[in-house]
Amino acid sequence: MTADHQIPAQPTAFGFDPSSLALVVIDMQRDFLLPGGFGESLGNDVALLRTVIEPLAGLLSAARAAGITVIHTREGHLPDLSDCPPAKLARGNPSQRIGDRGRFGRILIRGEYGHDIVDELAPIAGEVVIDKPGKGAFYATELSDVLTGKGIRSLLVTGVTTEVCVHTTVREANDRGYECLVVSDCVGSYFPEFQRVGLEMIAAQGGIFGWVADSGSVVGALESAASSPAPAQ
Ligand code: TIU
Repeated sequence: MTADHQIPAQPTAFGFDPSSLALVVIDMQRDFLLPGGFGESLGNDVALLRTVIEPLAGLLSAARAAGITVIHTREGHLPDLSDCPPAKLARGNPSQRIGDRGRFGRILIRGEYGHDIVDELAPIAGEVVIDKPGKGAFYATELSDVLTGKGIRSLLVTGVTTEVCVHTTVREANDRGYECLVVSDCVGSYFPEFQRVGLEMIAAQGGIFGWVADSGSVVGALESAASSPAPAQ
C-alpha cells in the first residue's frame, strides 16, 4: 500500500492513501439509538450510544469533503425472518424481540422506520448502504465485492456497538487483509467498560486487529490530505 498520508494513532501512525480508504459507519440505526427503540428494550441506556452522533457527523462531513468512499451498514432481517437464525431470535430476555411491532415499526426489519439510519447521519447519493443479517458486515453481504470493486484497502471504522458489530466487522476485515482504524469517539457501547476494553483490544499486541485514533486526529489528516493531494504517479 502506498501511504501518502498519516493519522497519529495507537499503536503507531496509520498510513493511508485517500483513494483506497473508506469510512465505514456501522448500524447507526434508530432501533439502536432512539429512546424507546430495540436497544432500550434490551435493557440498555441509549444515552451513551447517542454521544457518538455528533463527532461522527463531523467525521462524515470531513470524509465527504475529502472525497473518501463512505459505506453505511444496517443490521436487520427480511420481513419473514428467514435470514434470522432461531438462536438470535430467541436469545436473551428482551421486552420485545426482533420482528415484534415496536414504537418505530417492526424491530430490526428491513424497510421499517426504526431499521433505518438516524437523520443526523443519513446517507447521501452515491454512498453504499449494506444490509447485513449478522453482527459482522462481511457475513452474507456484498461488502467484499464492493470494497474490491472500489480498490479499497483501508477502513476507518465507526458506529455501534463497539464490542459487538464494530468488533466483529473489524475482526472479519482484519482476516481479509484490510487495515482498520477504529475511531474512538465515533464508536459507542451501552457499557463504559466494554467501550474502554474494546478499544484497548484493537490496538494491543502491536495492533493485533488494527489502529485506534480519535476523530480530531482523523479529521485533521483528511483535511490535510484534501488540501495537499499526493503528486500524480
Ligand atoms: N449493531 C450491533 O452492535 N448490534 C447489537 O445487537 N449490538 C448490541 O450491543 N446489542
